Amino acid sequence: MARYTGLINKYREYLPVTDKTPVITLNEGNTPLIKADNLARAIGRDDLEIYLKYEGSNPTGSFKDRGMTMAVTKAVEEGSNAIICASTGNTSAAAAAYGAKAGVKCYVLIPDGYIALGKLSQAMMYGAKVIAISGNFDQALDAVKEISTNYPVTLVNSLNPYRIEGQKTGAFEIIEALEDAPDYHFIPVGNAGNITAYWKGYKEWHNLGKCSKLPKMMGIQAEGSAAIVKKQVIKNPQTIATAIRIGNPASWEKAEAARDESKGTIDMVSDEKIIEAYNLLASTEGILAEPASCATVAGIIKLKDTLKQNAKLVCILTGNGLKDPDSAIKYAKSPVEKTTSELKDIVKLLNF
Ligand code: AN7
Repeated sequence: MARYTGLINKYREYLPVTDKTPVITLNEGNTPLIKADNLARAIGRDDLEIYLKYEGSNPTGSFKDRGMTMAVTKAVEEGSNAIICASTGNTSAAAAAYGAKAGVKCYVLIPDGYIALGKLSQAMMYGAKVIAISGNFDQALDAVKEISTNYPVTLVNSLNPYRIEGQKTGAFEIIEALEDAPDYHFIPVGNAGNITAYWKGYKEWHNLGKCSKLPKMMGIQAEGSAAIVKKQVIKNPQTIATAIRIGNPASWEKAEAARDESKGTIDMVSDEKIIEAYNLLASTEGILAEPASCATVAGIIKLKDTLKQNAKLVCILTGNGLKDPDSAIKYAKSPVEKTTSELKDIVKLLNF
């Protein structure tokens, strides 16, 4: 088998590239689809086949790498030498990394104080110019849209159609791994680019006869930022899942279309339920995903009684839990216990 060299090379016949396109890759994609029988049992539905698509194993630790390899590749192909994005964190990390690889300038706007430590460290280390604004993601996105219209810099938020093209390859990998589409596709919804991309990917391969059915798209928002569920822009979105702290999703209508065409749903979960799911996933499956990703697990728990018997579910774990060590330490059910260095004191705590 040929060496894996990233998703553009793997899926080039389904992507807007030619043999001349200068591919900017960090060998993203090809992420594991992990069967989660312990989780199914823990939620009292061991008839379900739950598969976790662990996007945290991408090079910068989130699904954003799928879109960013395409967006930066096309930006370079089109002669751009600078990229810009607004971000709740993961997009900025991916843009900065692919920008570094491509040798183009990268500018990122982030909401000051609401971005996980790991993501900020990444953007800084990859050498992006990081600007923290005293506003939220939605305001940062408005600013970069305006800036990219008026200055010679390419917007790499998911409004950039190449982002969606790259991200749709996640659906291809799932269809290949399961040899069909699943019955349900659970996915967190923030700016709604990813649900749009997966739905596009599933539909494209369904049209090519590569799967026999289409999944119901099950989007999950955080309650304090659930614009689509509440059918209104949230002026001051709040949630501990800072990645999806977004009050006016850019791909709002496309997410609704994915929901309606697939006869799925977009629902919401509270921060409390996200934290429970975050702990449950890590402690039953050995998978640490960031809080926004765990909204999907909370969504499965919330909707479990509505899911068909023996159904196959795929749940997209969009980001690596290591990105947000502050949340892990703050919300872990297993706290650190301290004692002296005396053997008897240590053994006392071990509780055999
Ligand atoms: C871990 O990085 O919007 O619905 O600026 O980081 O496609 O926006 C991140 C979003 C889910 C939501 N899970 O995806 C950003 C940003 C994680 C994320 C989402 C994000 P979309």
